[in-house]
Amino acid sequence: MPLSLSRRSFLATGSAAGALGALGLARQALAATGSFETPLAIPPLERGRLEGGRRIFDLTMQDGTHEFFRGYHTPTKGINTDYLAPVLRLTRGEMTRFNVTNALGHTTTLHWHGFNLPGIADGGPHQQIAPGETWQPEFEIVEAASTMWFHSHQIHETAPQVWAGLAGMAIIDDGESPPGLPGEYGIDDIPVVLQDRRFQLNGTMPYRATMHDRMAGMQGNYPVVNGTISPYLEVSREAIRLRLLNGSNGSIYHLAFSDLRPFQVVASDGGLLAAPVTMKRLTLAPGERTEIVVRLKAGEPVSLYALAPAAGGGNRGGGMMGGMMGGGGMMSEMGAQSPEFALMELRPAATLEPAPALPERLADLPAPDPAGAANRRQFLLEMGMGPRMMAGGGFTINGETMDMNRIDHVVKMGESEIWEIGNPGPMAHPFHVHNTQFRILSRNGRAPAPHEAGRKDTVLVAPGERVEILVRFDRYADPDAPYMYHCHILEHEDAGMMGQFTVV
Ligand SMILES: [Cu+2]
Repeated sequence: MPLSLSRRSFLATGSAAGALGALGLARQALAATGSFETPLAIPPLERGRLEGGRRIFDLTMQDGTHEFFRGYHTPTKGINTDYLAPVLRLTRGEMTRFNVTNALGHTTTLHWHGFNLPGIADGGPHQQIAPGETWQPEFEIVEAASTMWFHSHQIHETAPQVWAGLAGMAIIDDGESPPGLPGEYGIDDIPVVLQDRRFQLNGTMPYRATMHDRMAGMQGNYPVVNGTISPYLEVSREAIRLRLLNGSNGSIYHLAFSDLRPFQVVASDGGLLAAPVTMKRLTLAPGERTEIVVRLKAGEPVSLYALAPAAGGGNRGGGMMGGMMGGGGMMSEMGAQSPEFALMELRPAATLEPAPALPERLADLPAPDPAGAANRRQFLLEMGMGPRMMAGGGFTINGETMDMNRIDHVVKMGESEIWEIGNPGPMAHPFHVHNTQFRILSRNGRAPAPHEAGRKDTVLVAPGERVEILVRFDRYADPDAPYMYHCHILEHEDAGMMGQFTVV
């Protein structure tokens, strides 16, 4: 049955458990509800085809139905499949073309999130694909080995389109993977698209955003991982690498294993860190990716949870949520920004193939050099309260909502800039910049945590925070086709928390 009473009642009280800030209690409640009945779907790899020196991918955005619950055929959308997409395997240095056909009944776009690419190939709001049309962006893959993704970016419609399933993961290879890093797709290198969806009793998941959803970000009553609900994964090796993508609309996941075992973070949005970082909890906001390596013991299952944020700080979400919880009323309702879920279970076999320890160094990652920055810009993220919010116009950057006819910034190619992002409001906002991998310089004047010190394209800005990033657009410039910067809570983006820049 889709909605067991026990789970529904737990989910209804989940935020109350979180409000207590009691990790132990939350873990018990989650342990009681995680049933892990479905094997994790591993999306097929799509490598495209070589044609005239180009790598070609044929992608069709289409309607479908997906069996999240046995016997219930949920209307969905997907790319070459019924929900989400195959994992696209891309190679640095290859000229790559995507033939993107819109077989949907409405206009859409397909944005290449995290990629440095020509403006006309970006797939943002200006590259709309009408029903029946095929859009053919082409660009050279210039990124380091990394986990990227792609998703609809239709103006004012991104949230419902991604909710329905129009998103997928891309893995870039650069031939420089260090020895000892798990890399066998589907065996010890696992794509993990984390989402949550709100299912009705009939198994449908219509996008019906209430005022609260538009403010807090749309959230679900079930975790969905690669399109499977609370799945398990059978593991045959001592160590596995999880490529975690937060593909949710509005949920910030505070990830931890059920026994709070340590794991090693090996990559951020734009590729490998300089060295592995050992952690027990990790915050992942919509749009962000991280890659972790976790070691397993033969025959001992362990689960990955999304937990309430740590009380009193410890991670960057903690202080923020603590403050909100104390606020009462609307503010504490927005604690729903960080849902609690038993996401998936890892089931190691009775005997495991041995895996080597990770290397001490993963990649050459020079320290960012802010001294050479040619310019400084400010981006103030605000949620207008009161009448403006009620009218749906309260989500602004520097006081303005998104206008496709207004270029907010013009940036010079090849120059480094410092962008300051300020968040005086009550909610955390993941700030995403197109066409670049940036580096975080500071959070409220302090250096970023080691797992955030690598390449990033999305940075979570907590209430009261001022984050500085070092941005640079190295390769592609386009004075006519603007790129976007925006909050990656899709409801906020759709409501106007987005702006445009060109690179000249
Ligand atoms: Cu936001």
